[in-house]
Amino acid sequence: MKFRKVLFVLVCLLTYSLQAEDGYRLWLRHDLIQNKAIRNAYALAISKVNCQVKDTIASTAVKELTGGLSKMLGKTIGLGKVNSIAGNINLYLTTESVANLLSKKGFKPIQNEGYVIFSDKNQIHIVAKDSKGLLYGAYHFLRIIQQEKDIKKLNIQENPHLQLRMLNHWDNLDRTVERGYAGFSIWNWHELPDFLDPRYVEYARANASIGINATALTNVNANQLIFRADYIEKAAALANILRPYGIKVYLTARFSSPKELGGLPTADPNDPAVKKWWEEKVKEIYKAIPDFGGFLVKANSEGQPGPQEYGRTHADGANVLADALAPFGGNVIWRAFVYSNEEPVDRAKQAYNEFVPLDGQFRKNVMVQVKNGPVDFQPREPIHPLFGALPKTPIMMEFQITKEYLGQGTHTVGLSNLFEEVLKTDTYAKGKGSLVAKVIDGTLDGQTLTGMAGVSNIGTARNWTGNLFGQADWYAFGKLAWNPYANSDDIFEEWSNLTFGTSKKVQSVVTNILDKSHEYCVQYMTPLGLHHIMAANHHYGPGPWVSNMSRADWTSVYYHKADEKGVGFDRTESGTNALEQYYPGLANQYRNKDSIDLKFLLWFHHVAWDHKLKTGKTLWDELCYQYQEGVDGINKLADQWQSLKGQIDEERFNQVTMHFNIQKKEAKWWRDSGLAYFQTFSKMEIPKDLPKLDHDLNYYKNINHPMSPGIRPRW
Ligand code: BDP
Repeated sequence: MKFRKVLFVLVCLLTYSLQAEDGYRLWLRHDLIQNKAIRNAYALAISKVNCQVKDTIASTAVKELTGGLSKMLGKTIGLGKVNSIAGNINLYLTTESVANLLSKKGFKPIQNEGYVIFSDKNQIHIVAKDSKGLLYGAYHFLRIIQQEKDIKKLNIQENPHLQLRMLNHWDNLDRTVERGYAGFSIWNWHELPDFLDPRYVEYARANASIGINATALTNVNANQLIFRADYIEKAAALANILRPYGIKVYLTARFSSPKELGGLPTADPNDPAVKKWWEEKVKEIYKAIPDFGGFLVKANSEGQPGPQEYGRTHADGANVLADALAPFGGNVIWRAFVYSNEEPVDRAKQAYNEFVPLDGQFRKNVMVQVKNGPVDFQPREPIHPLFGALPKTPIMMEFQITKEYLGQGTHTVGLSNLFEEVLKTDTYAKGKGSLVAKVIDGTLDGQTLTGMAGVSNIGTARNWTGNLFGQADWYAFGKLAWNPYANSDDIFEEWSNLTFGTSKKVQSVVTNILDKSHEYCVQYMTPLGLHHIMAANHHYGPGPWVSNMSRADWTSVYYHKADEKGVGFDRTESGTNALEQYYPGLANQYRNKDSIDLKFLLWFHHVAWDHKLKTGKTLWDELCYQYQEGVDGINKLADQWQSLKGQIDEERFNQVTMHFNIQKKEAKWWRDSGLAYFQTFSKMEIPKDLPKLDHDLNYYKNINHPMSPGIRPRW
């Protein structure tokens, strides 16, 4: 009888724990360690947390450590006394003598927000220069335990390479999310500041655990309402929740706010009344949010107001805000994603043309935020030519974590390789070795303001990101913002361990999916350097035929330039010469259509359908095979996922399976519609060993998804 009762309780517990595995806990699962030997060894080695620093952020570190360790070790880890006995985890700040000791142990000086973790005489030490460093060290230690790693000889040092590690939420005040595929905005503006969703704390934990220290709460297509007193109060309520986790709040500033909210006749940055308005507004914000980070601004782009309306430059616009923020230590992050009123011959050249002449004209507290590529977050782009081209201006990287152009919420596509490819590209700005990572970490040009922003993929979805693997992109972003030289493989392994446990079999499948999926996605969507050939407006699915929009540089035909001779955008000297915006070392790699890496071929060259490529195939055949490889690749990954059945909880297993089912169909949809369309120009047959197209071009053209999520409101 007794045995049956115990069994019943066990079954209930097991069922409950499987049901509870819905992705909500992200990588912070902190489950009881199942391996008894390992758990006991940890339990012997760890008994108390002893923290000498008493402030809110250090208290968070202690709370996280005691909470997380108690759950994982199955015993209460309480607070210890200073310098007490074996089993302590000691958290403290460096002093001169500590620094000397650390240097004898071979550690480099600890930087702001950095930390050292070492084990010594049955104790563990987490040492930092500030309490944020202690917090990050605490999360690092929890990750070690969660991954069941050895703690006997800990010898870890981490200093962040970038100061600002920031999420950009494209969240509107009505809770819709522009290019958001994970439900509505987590910010419930209507009920703030009184109703404080517990999810805000979980959000803060998740971000702090991967080193993110700033967040812009609102859409870059900004609403001036955010500057109204009641909305400032709402933002302040969020700032209060995020502060103990070391996260600063930024807001997006609509450039015309002085007119729309302030009732002024103009928003001209040189107008004294406008300056005054910004000064007063900034004062009001700092009163409510004393550690406010500053403004993120999209101006003169896609209909957004900006200084050019008054004949002023981006520098004039940024500086008026920067002057208002400077006395409080705030920054302006001014985006380089600009659109002129006139349609350019080559959209890819625009930001460079507008910003290079302004180098040196921005105030010290302005950063220019540059998207990774010159067009717009395509599945693959060469790097933005502005990296390395503004030596006197701090440049912040902007990646898109939400997958507007990479299958949105339904495709499982790991983004870390994309990020890494960009960061490790050599700009040649100061000779060989001038990596993009060195531009943004300030080492190339001696910049002291540094940062990376990621357009958030978070929403009200129970698992935060809708597609479960989207969590890995959020995670990877945090890791690469901390260390832009990090390797994706390490990030994949860590995320897999933390998210699905330490089984090697699970790890090998999950990391393989994260590693391969990006390349496959590029192949089935935009092989060989094709870009911007998605459906109009919502950007969901293929639309290489899109030709009729209010601006030519929003259409697909503008970018692929397919004709009966060939396909691709000639950006060499014989075309728009966008090549000249790159330093010669890089431009030379792109110049020749016979030696260029095939992944950028059609980005830079218009190539004849029957041109023989270095693979030995004609362009047309190569295109067909590339498309097919992408489709086959995704099918392979989906099969590998199936091999995990029974090895991870059913709920998350099924979530991912269902998304793979959509992706398999859609990969084929991308391939078939692309080939059906391009075939009307090439007039060539699809190689016999490849599957035929299921339908004719008209069929694909008639597929439409007017209600697909993430579409932006009219602007
Ligand atoms: C494009 C998006 C659009 C954004 C814009 C931006 O389609 O929704 O507003 O970028 O970055 O990728 O401002």
